[in-house]
Amino acid sequence: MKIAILGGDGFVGWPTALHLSDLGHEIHILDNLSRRWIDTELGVQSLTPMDSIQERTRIWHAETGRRIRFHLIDLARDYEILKAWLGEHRPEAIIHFAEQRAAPYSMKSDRHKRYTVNNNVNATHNLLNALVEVELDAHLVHLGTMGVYGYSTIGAAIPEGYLPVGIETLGGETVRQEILYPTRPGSIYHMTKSLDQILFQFYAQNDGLRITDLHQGIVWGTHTEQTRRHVQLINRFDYDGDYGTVLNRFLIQAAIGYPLTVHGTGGQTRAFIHIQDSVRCIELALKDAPKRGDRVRIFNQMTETHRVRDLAELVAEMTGAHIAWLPNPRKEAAENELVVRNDQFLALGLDPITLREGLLAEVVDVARRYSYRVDRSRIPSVSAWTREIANLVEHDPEHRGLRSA
Ligand code: USQ
Repeated sequence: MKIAILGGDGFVGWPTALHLSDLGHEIHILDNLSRRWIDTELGVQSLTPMDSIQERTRIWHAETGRRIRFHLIDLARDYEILKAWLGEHRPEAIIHFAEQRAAPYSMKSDRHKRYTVNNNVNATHNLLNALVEVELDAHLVHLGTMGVYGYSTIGAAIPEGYLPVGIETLGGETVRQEILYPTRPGSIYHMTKSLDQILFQFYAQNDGLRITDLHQGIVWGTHTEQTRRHVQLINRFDYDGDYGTVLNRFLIQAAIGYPLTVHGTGGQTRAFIHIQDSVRCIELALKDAPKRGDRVRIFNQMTETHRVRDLAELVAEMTGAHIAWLPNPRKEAAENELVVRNDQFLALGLDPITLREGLLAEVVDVARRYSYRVDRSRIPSVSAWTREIANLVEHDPEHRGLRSA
């Protein structure tokens, strides 16, 4: 299959490109390299040394004989170029990762909020619009987030995208419907993914676009089968307070002897998935495309749920690390339960990789190998959700101590 991977230079995009290329698909990466620019803006770098995208694809070709083509296109801005590219190349499937994906980055300032909304919403809308204009019936697979649902449950499992409801008519009968699960984003970033859902609903209904939306949990791990093959195929690995995600951060912190940065009580429960399963899920979703006229297909792309403090305690036990209980820079429930359905991927044959010591230890090993690249001052999360929270965090002695550590 000819597949366009939008955002194929990123943390999940790159291993997906390799995984699908390895399966024999013709892969085209479209990317504006914005993630690399954000590293420059923030003054941080991936823990792992990453080569240019051109160099990465050259190494992949040398290793496997397979070509991955790279096209420098900004989806949010270069609408005409995107449209011309789609019209000329006519991929059969498109995987859309091309969005700013960090919640803390999206909450840093008014500029970052505007950037995240402009970039993410325009990228998605430009893509949908262009597909209609060039009459391309490609299967669009989008990387969404579990965060569109919010995380609190009322003792019921979060279904896969749709909620069955009964509405009482004026005549007193009950009409049954399935509606998009009510969205409750907890950051500007998560809000853009909620807006994406509405765009998808409209274009599927109005233009018959075939769309799959993957509501992914927090990805952990760094290697996949393909990124292990050569040191220059290595994936990016974020540890900083904006882009590093919780479990990977704890593992890196443990590796360099830094306290594990638990926000609040650590009672937040979240959904997780290993990066190897993430790329496998995309492969499975590609094989199960909706038909023209179908509603958007939604999968919950996660394999297990964990409480943040349990993860910290697990990592502390494994490595002897110390836990720092910090004021939470985010506005989120201090404690929540989370039960999520993921029956569809299990039915398609996903055999989940769950948290286990060997894989956790592998991340610690990678982190130790590259620990000389860590700037410890970039580890604390300083993006606060509101001005009041910023004040609290700023004046907290433990947080101050870490920032100057
Ligand atoms: N947290 C800590 N300490 C840290 C970092 C995070 O306690 O050092 C806490 C946060 O306060 C939050 C939880 O861990 O309660 C998760 O934070 P995160 O940064 O790991 O994940 P999040 O901001 O939710 O975003 C990540 C990805 C995003 C993806 C999302 C899936 O960056 O692209 O969509 O996970 S989900 O969380 O299921 O919405």
